[in-house]
Amino acid sequence: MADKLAPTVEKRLDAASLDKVYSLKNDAIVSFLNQYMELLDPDSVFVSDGSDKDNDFIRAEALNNHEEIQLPGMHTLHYDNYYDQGRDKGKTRFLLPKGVVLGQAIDTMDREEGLADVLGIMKGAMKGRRVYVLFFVLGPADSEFAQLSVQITDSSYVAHSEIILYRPAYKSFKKYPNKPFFKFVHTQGELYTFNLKLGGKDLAFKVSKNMEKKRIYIDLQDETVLSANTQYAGNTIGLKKLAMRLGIQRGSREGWLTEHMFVMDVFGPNGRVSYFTGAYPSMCGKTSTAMIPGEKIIGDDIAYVRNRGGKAYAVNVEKGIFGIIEGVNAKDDTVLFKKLHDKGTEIIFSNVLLKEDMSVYWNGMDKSPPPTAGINYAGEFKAGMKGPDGADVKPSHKNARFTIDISALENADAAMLNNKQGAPVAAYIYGGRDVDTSVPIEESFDFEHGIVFQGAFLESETTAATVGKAGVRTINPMSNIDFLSVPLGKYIKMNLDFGAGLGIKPKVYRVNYFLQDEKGEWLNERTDKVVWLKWAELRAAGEVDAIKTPTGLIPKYDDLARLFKEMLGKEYSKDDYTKQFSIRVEKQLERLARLKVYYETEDKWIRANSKDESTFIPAVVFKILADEERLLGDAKAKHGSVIAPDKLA
Ligand code: SPV
Ligand code: MN
Repeated sequence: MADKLAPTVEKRLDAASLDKVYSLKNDAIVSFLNQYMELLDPDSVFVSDGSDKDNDFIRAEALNNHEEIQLPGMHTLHYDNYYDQGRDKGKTRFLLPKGVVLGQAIDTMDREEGLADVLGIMKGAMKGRRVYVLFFVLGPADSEFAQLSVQITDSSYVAHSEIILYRPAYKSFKKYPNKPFFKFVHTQGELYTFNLKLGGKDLAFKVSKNMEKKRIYIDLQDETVLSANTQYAGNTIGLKKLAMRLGIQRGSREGWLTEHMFVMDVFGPNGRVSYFTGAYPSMCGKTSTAMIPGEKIIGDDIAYVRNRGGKAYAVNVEKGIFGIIEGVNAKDDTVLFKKLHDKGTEIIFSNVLLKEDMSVYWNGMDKSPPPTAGINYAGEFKAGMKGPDGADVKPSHKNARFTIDISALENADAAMLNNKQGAPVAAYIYGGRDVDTSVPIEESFDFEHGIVFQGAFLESETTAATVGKAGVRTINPMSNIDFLSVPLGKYIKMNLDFGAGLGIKPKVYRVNYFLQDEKGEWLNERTDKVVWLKWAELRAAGEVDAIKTPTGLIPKYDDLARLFKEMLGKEYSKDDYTKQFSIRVEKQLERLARLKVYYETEDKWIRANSKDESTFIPAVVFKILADEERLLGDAKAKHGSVIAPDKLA
């Protein structure tokens, strides 16, 4: 490792940046810079120590570079390329050395081949540009959860987003010069400029151009992620979904978990606080659950979970929210809606509509007719227009987002946000999206059943959060399948082993906010989910009974009726209860059949390609599959293919 920057690199740093690098006394950082600066060939290198001054510089750069547009107050707006509106799974690959396998559920490629490809694309990609070097810590600084990270990016929008979303760590790097760190290298590649007129004003914004050269490659061996020719945050912000993958691998060696989970406070009677974590695929209600009015939020997307003294503790890996904006409205999302209009709070909007008066609009923000003109991710927007691929263009993209610091929210749990101990976890929730199979909430029989049946068997419809077709049922274990860097069987086993090591185990729940009747009408209102949550809290505290069904434990009508009245002032009819909580045996059996094929295929593949038993699908997965088939089969023989909850009480 080098203790000096190569002269060809050193000349790109001004005195202040040089001082920031050398003050760290960290040879690994110097080597990392040497390796990538020569390759990327930027004109200048800006090293940030996370100070207000450096952050302000980056904010200004985002505007000067036309990656963001200034809106009134502290709001800005960013657009991604029309074809860069979500995580691009097709362009995302784990790079594996020969002989290493992750299974067929995970996209991989040969490491040498992948590196040659992406490094070829990155060669000279930053010519004529400035690059930003930033230091962050995932999880609270100085805690046992803390993972250090360095981001190199030529996108000032990515750098700006990270300032909002992640904890600064220049000081931590100084304190721990020998600690390993995750490395993220990103170039937005060649840019395309949209020049647009809006209300007599000239506006220009720049987006990544060469979509066919988009790459998101994860080198597990070097704990390095290389991303090119994209700006969309889920593909570029190393600390977000890219660091999740590195976290899962590191945790698999060290005995902790990286989960696609929110962390929140749920209040019980007399001010009792129970901490819940929840894993839902994107667009299945995860952020809105963590933001339920009256509860408190600690994190909305990613959690590290550790065993301390036989108890599970969770922290938010991040400090901000990169949240879906579609449908956020004054009635269902009171706190957030208000905040999104607060000009004194720093917010980056992305892929929403900009109106002539410089205000932003997103689909579903209110009941008034949507605007018919403005600019958006497709350029100049006119109602009824089609995009370059022939698809309907709505005012804002379905995956349009806002970026905000959680501490700006009045419902943030300020005391727990940076708590180094983490929040003691009372319950996990696994949330999926289906219209016809799962009940609104159900508790597992025990922890193991929860990990397998509620977690590993999670099936959900795909959404617009990833590039591709929405509405297809996919199996998404723990809603973490997109981010697994260890074989699926090993990941399930990690979760089971983690639970086995706990003296007090979290309760495990499964929720589904998206049930419909035969006519396609929603069976629940969005605000109903507070009732499911309150019921889960009471169960976790041992205060209410439940009804045992073949697939888990469901609420009793009286408890829900009381909670609906208390929380929402609503009369909850027995008829609604019966419709929502009937066990759809036939649908569940169909789901099990799909799961059986999925897990058998995976197990067969991994056994054929790996000698390592720890990568096989754990036997308990097949045992619970068989148990559930039997339980559901027996119930069907006795009660028919749809069973009203009263028949089981
Ligand atoms: C998700 O899609 O799960 C998100 C947004 O949280 S992204 O950053 O794109 O991953
Ligand atoms: Mn997510």
